[in-house]
Amino acid sequence: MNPFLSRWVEEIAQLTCPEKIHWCDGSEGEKSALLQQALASGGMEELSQTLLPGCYLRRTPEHDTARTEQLTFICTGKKEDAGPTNNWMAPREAYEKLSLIFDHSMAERTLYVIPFLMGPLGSPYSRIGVQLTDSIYVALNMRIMTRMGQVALEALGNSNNFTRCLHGKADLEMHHRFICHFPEDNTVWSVGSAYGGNALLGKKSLSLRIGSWMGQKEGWLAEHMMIAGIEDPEGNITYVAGAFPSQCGKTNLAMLVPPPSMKGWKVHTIGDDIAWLHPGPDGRLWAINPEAGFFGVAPGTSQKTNPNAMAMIQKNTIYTNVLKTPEGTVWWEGVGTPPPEQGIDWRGRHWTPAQGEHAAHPNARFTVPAAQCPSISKEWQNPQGVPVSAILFGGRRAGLQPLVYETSGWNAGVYAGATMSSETTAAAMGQTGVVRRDPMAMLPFCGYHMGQYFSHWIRTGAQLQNPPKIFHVNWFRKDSKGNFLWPGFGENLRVLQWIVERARGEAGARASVLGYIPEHLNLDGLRLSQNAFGELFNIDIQEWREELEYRKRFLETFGNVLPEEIWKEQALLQENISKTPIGADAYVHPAN
Ligand code: OXD
Ligand code: MN
Repeated sequence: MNPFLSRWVEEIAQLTCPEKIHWCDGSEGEKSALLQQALASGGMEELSQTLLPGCYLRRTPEHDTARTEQLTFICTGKKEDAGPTNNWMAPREAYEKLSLIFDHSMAERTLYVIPFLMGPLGSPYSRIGVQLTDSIYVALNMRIMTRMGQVALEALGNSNNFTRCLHGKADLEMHHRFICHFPEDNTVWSVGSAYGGNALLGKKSLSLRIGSWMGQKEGWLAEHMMIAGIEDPEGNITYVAGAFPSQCGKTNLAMLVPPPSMKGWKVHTIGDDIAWLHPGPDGRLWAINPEAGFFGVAPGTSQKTNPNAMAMIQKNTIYTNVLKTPEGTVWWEGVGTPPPEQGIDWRGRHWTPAQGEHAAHPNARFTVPAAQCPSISKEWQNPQGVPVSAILFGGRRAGLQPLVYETSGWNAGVYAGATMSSETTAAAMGQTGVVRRDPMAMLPFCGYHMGQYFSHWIRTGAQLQNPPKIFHVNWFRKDSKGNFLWPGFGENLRVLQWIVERARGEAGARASVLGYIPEHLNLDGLRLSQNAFGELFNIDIQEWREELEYRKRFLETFGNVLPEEIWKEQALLQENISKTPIGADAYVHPAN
């Protein structure tokens, strides 16, 4: 028995006073036993085992359906280390405050000890965590999302090098909810929520917040990115990684099915949410997906938007906050089939379409093993990862940003990522549809000062002899009537084709004020009006002048921690924009 681990478990048991302690081994027998208990307690419901074998449903309290960023803290000794974009609490205050909530909170409950591995077994890039939780639902989800149990315990051996992740439901009330990260102690304490992003501590907490801190110290990057291999008809595979805020289509992009006109193209999924990126000895950037499952958004997932996801969630899936039909199957808005005549909605109430209310919560989820994805790559568990040739940054913007542009180099790409913005979605509690700056889609997930994070990006690029090219994409541009201009989903492969060809130095481009725009885009078999195409690539100079002002104010919030290189890129763009008259063709000017 690892003495560091047993001592810590003992310490936490003294605080939380569980009735029992269960050490998870990750076996099939254990899974069945946990499921039986969850069903018996009413915490989970069985779905039709003939139509959806191995699938279960969980309904959560109404106020526990999304991440609560306002209750998420970085607890570093010095406040400056958390930076202006994070909530900060002094470590001592946080431990004291949360100890009061944890105190005796597990009486009459079982404490599950979950050793877990983030990353492929045997990878030098993998990290180990141990989560203590009193939620069976969380334990069952961790079982899908990580490599959990004996395998992780063996990988840990007698080492003290693991992230201590304490999670407790307490009373699941907001006023008892805190998600606190102590990067200096390699520790996370989360209490009062059982929602994935708040409670599956291998995901956002370890893989991103603690991971980004570790990455800065150790020379790698922990990113909110999907990873996929794009295979062309000749069989060449080019790997891309893409950062998009929550609910902006990372899962769909990672599992994309090529449109019929793009015969011979294939997409191989490595990951849909998190990438750990390491400079390799060959001067390239190598990516692993630390997770072992997908925690995807159900609403909007359909045969049209993501057929691979639809195929993978027919078995061994935990559904959260979707509608249950009388047949024991599931339904959600945007699933592409007509609503059932009746069902039990996400709140557990009888539902009919006539009521006009959401059947599923807009942030309803499925948790499913990655291995079940039909497009999963042969390389997804490669301990070395895959070499990344292109990085995509993108947000959900109705205007401003063109469909795609290539930045003029690594630092210009870091600047494009640092100034990213997106309309907010239901993945976090709060108002949706409001534009906010979300650098590299990491605003809620960066575990330290974002100014230093940008410097770390700049430094990482400088050390790569063969860095990925960096692109900005926007699948969400709308016309003046509010209709999407680009069909998105599988058709995004047309843009990816240009991106991978650029990454290989093959496709043509023309310079614009922002960077390089495609000279030619494969639109075969796609009905897109000339007008729509023009609008998709329109760079509105007046809008960009205003945007530059917003960016300036945003970048100023990082004070003198913001690297000079970012200001330099802002100045270059400013110069390009200011010498372009309003209404002029923004393409004629050479990029930086
Ligand atoms: C997620 C998120 O669940 O980003 O991946 O919120
Ligand atoms: Mn995410």
